[in-house]
Amino acid sequence: MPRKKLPLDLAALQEALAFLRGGRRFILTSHVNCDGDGIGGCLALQGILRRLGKRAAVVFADPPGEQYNFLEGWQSIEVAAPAPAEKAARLIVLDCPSLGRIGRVQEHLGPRTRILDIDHHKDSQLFGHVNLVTPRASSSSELVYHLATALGVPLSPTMAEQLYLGILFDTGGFRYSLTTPTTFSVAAELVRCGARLDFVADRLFNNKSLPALKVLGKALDSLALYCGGQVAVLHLSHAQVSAGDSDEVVNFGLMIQSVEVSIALKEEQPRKYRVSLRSRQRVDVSRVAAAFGGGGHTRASGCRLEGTASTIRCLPPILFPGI
Ligand SMILES: [Mn+2]
Repeated sequence: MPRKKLPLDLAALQEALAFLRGGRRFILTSHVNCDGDGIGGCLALQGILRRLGKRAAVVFADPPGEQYNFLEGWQSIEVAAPAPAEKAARLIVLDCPSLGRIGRVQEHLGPRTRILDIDHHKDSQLFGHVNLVTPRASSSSELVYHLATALGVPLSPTMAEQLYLGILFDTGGFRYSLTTPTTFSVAAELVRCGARLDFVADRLFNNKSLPALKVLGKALDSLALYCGGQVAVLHLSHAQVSAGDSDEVVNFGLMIQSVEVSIALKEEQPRKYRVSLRSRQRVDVSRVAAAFGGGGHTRASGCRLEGTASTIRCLPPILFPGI
């Protein structure tokens, strides 16, 4: 791929390469409740570092989702132990806008730990000693691809599939606006390297459990429109959230053509809501999330709110007055 098309600052890329070449042992991590981009990107980068003769462990704050267990390396992902005896010499944080979001993996940090931050969140706090961060990449996995290319490490079918999963996850199957021509070029190269596109798509998108589908049914039952049909709100009580996975229910609000913003209110603990926000085209939902201490992307973000179901449900018209 022509170098000029890289969505990256070349000085940052050189620093990242030096960081990777200069260490012998690495810990790789991502945000709590790690998603497909973080898991795929970390596993692929682990493979790349091992190709370079380095030691690399993937360590998360919590166990990785079962839905990703088809990825090679999934079983070897470690869950952070409390108070590890040895601090990390070099920590690579993928897909994580702030250091606090790595959760308990912070216990691996010591005074001499060097951090490489690889990310595409636009609200990234650039917390690394080296920051390979650009909002112009579809995914952190896409950035890992550019690193592999610059390092001259050929991608095995396994690594290609891990990266393809990350890209497919973050672009919603190449549908979201953060998908660029470069994303397609990278994906094409990953397929050429052996990523099974039909297999990965099937595992990623057709992997619901019966309880999760039932929870979706409850969420759809609750769906209501506000602001002249432009804001959809889905609401799940604590009991309903506890019954099955509800990560994707927010996307269903956008299936109604008039809807610009979809909000899922999920009562994770009694009166404590996890709020997921999605927008179609105009509204920057990351601003709304940030106003409530959350964050994310222009079209997909989240935050947490406390209150009763009735007060929380009053919020949409207040959150989006100008819509
Ligand atoms: Mn991502």
